[in-house]
Amino acid sequence: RFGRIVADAQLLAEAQLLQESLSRMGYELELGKGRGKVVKLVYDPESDEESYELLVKANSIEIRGDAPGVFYGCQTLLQQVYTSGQVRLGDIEDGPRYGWRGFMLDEARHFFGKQEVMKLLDMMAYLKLNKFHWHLTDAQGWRIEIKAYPELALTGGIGTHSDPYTEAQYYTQDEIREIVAYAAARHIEVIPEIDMPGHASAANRAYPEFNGGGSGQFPDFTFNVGKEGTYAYLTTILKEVASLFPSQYIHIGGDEVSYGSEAWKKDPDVKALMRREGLPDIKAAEGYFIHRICDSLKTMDKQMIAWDDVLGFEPDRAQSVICWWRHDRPQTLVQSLDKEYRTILCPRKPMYYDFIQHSSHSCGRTWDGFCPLEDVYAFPDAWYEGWGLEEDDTDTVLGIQSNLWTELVHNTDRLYFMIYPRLFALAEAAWTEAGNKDYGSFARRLDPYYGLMDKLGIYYFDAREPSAHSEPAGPVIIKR
Ligand code: TNX
Repeated sequence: RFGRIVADAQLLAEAQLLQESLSRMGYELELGKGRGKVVKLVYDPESDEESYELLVKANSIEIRGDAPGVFYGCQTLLQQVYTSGQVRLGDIEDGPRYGWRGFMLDEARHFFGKQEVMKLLDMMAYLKLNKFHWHLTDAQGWRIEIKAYPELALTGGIGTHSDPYTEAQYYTQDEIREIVAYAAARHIEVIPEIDMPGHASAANRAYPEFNGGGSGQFPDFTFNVGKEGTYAYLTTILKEVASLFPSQYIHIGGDEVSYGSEAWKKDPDVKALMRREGLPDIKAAEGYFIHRICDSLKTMDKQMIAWDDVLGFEPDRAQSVICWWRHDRPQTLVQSLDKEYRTILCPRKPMYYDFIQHSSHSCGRTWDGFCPLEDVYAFPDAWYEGWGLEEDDTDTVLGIQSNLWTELVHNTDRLYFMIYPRLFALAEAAWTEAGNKDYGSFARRLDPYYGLMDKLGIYYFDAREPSAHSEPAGPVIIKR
């Protein structure tokens, strides 16, 4: 029985979160004073980044590390208490395999709101995940208030993938700040994504003067890369975004522009740009845009993250990070690493949670198979050979990430069902050295966490007994 927590001055926030989490599990410990055995949090700036030692003796528990390390030591402690009601005697030395342990949520297709995001951040923190990539804008909705262009949220926020008429849903800047601070206290960095120059239909509904057109299936899909005003507009937007998110990164999308860029061939402003800059085709106009935005971010002291679609434009290596998502194009990954781009591995297979996770499921994507728990767990090691890579080639891999696109995720049951338990497998794959991974052991250790999810009201896929929780129905799509 432990009675109190004492912490070095640098770790008071970690101590308080530990106290709150223990108290939620029914253990009341006092901070600083009090009676009983002590849990000590010791700040050690010399310790490896995000690493900790957990030293458990009969009369004391000590957790040492840098601030994130101590926080993760606390999570390990909480996991032991949660699963066994006890803490094991002995010492643990632990640290992450990857510095980037990410999860992406798309709130443009469907919007879930602050409480759900915080609940997700709680679970991410408990599992030592540290990067929350927040897809905030897309064709179906614009979800972040921009003061200089209020219609982005007010008009662009109207509608979802399933219903184009739902009232505007978006985060105010105050809410964004609150969520970012909540994440930061849990050592999670929030990286906003403002998708451009494609996936821009919602923004174009709000400010049609910057519309670059689209194609039949994807109307008004692009920003107009030919107009000088577009760059001023997007820079103003990105500056507001930059001021809200302390992360050194802003994700600018850059994916699937060809779904709408054919329209540029007939656009007088794009044609004029191409003549002026000597750009041979619309692909080159796209590259011109990416370079300008990357430069513009640089003036804000932010680096650009983008989907692997931008690789061909060779953005400045010191200024860019690549998210590799097209699993069917391993040559793109190889190119990214050959050119020494910092790269995040999030290939559709097995890392996209909009793909189904079991053969009995039907609502979600498939592509010569799907994304089962086992594959998420085995990622990335089992894939290197197929990509034609060896571990030695992967120096600039920052880490791994799973992405949940929400076209077919319209309520919390479906949200949880697609995320859990795959998030647990992601967490272990991102944290644990390849040699220590063992799926059988993982599956056994996962067992008590189904009970935790029950308590938290999380409707998960039950991998132990696939028929135990049936697949929630997908959305009814209302067409315009
Ligand atoms: C491709 S992944 C997209 C998303 C879709 C997703 C569905 C990526 C960079 N773009 O806009 O939601 O496929 O799987």
